[in-house]
Amino acid sequence: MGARVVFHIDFDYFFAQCEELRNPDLKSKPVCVCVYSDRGGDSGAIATANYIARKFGVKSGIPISFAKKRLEDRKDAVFLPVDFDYYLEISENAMSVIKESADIFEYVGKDEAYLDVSNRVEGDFNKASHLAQQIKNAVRDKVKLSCSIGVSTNKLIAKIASDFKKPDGLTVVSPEKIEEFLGQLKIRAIPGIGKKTEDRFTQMNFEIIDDLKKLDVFTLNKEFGRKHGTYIFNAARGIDTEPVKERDPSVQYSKITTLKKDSKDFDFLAENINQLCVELHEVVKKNNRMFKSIGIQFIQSDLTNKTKSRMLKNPTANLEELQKNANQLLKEALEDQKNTIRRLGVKVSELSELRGQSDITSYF
Ligand code: TTP
Ligand code: CA
Repeated sequence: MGARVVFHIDFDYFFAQCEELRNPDLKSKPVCVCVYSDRGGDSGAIATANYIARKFGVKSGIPISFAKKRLEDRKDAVFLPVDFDYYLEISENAMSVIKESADIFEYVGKDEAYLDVSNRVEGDFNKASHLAQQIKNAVRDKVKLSCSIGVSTNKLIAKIASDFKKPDGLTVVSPEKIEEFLGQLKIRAIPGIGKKTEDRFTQMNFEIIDDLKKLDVFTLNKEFGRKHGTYIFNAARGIDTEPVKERDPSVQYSKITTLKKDSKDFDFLAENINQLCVELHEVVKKNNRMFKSIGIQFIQSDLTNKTKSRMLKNPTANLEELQKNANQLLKEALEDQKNTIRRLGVKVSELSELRGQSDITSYF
């Protein structure tokens, strides 16, 4: 097998950039995209922020009230509610441009994809670098969106590389540069290494990826368990054999039921939701999938439709997580519910393949 050439493409500050796109005046201001909770006021969290807002310490996941405090001195700061449908439309446009340049296209999420381009660049990293630049130009020309691309011999290094220089970055790590590139990076740069693992390494006085090479695989396995330990051992050496797999983002699975009686009672509906989750989970499992988006659907007694969905931080195949989120969505959807509900549905989308132990994404 010849050298592989893999791209990881990640759209910059995605939701906030979409907002700038439809309102270019925002570009000079701090922009925060917010997921408001139903408790009203400023309760809720930041989904993402543009780079001006990030300079003030605003980042994904912090409470909206913190972000407002941090941006106190910027009277021009803008706080906008999320508009998933609009972001999806932009994403689909950009993905269709990107897809044209791939031998194999793997959609990961709204703002992320892997491309295998080994054949079309004939394993040549110079050609790969040009192709990546062409993709960036095409996405900018046709969709007005900026993205960052990482180019290397596998998904792991391509992903680390796309994150290396942001926004609007292009980082090419050719085979002979892998060791040098990885070695100097903070251990945290390895996808799947979270705060807990990082803290353990800090205690051992390990800071950069090169430090990890002092540990053999047995020690790592003992410390972190066989799966995670082996993953870290390989990742430190830039080893990842996971292929880029063709993936269609539009597929989703759903289950729907007609209720024994029309109702808007939480307990009654939750019982039904939990059962639907069990059935849906069976389908997901059978198809060897993980999902990243969960939604519920009401068909109300007047036959109108109501849906609510949320995006998880990481893909999962877990039933409890499915039920927990579906219940949460149910609770939120019932807050201002006037009609009773006749049919009830649960769906999962943003599907990805549930993969083997070596896969980096299974840690997300
Ligand atoms: P990211 O790719 O993590 O972040 P980003 O695109 O906003 O910024 P950048 O890549 O330039 O660092 O996430 C992609 C989108 O997913 C993001 O625009 C908003 C959403 N998101 C959330 O809603 N909540 C979160 O906690 C995170 C991390 C992302
Ligand atoms: Ca992104």
